[in-house]
Amino acid sequence: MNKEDVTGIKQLLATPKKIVIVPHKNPDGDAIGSTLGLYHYLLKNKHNAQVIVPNDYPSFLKWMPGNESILIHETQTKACNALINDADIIFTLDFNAFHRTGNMESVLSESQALKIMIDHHQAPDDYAKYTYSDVSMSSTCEMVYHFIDILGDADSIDADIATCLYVGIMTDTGSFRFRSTTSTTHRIVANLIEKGAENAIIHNNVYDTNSYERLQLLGCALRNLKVIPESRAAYITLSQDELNRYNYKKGDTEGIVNYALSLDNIVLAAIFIEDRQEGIIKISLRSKGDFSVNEMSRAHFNGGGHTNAAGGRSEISLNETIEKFISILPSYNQALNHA
Ligand SMILES: [Mn+2]
Repeated sequence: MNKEDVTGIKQLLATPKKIVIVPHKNPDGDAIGSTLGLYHYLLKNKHNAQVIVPNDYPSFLKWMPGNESILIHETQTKACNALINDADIIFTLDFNAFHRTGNMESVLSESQALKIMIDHHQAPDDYAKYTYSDVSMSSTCEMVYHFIDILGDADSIDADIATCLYVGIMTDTGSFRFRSTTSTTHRIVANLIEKGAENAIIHNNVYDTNSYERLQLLGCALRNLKVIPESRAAYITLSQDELNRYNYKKGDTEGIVNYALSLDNIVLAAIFIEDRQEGIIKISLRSKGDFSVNEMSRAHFNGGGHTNAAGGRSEISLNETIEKFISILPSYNQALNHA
């Protein structure tokens, strides 16, 4: 954000406004943490704020302060649309294009509210009056911290804000281990702990919530793991039948792809998950070094994201999707062997 943007936003937020805050569909820790963190900050500044998420999210994210106030567009469509149509300002967090909100796309693009984007994904659309976009950031939560700081309000960060922002930095950095984790990230995290974020409890709330069935599903995924050594690639599959067998719940497949990436000498990992209800294969891609799964997903799997983490989808069968993945790998062999 340039100086004029900061001045403009300060003026805008100087008087109470009706504000809606929206993250992407299938919200993750960074999406829920950043929207709730900003929500608490705006409430403190006397705004009328409301977080609206496109659809439901995993229960390991449902303990954060302010969670009970969140509205879900998929099940409370009328009330959500009314709030969006009545809003002065809409903050869009942790995504770069309206279609990333699924069925909220039309109501958001038709809304007359002033939009402010805070996001760390590549190639943002230009729908917002104020765009705070930085792909070098570990997480949108880290950006919300900077946003509050730039507005001169870092002192107003309390335990609720700190707790929410800590969650998204922790989850988007794989607990502070991905390349996007900088010394600044650690300084911010240190500040958040000083403000009252209870790091050990937060980690426990998010990660130590496995059910027996979830671990059985993980076992199944690991048995399905395949390695393609000449491409330094590994992939995991989960069919709908396998998900059903282990009583799959939202969030159960979170992070499984990282097991494939943890293999020695592997720089590209993928997980293919069948979703028979939506008629698609959901794809998560991870990489190490300079190999861009964002570009791979944009070129072949109708998705995108970051250099080292991207999502995608395919509308052919699970087997056909895997065949496609295997068939495109040779064209990346050179890049993969130099990543
Ligand atoms: Mn994020």
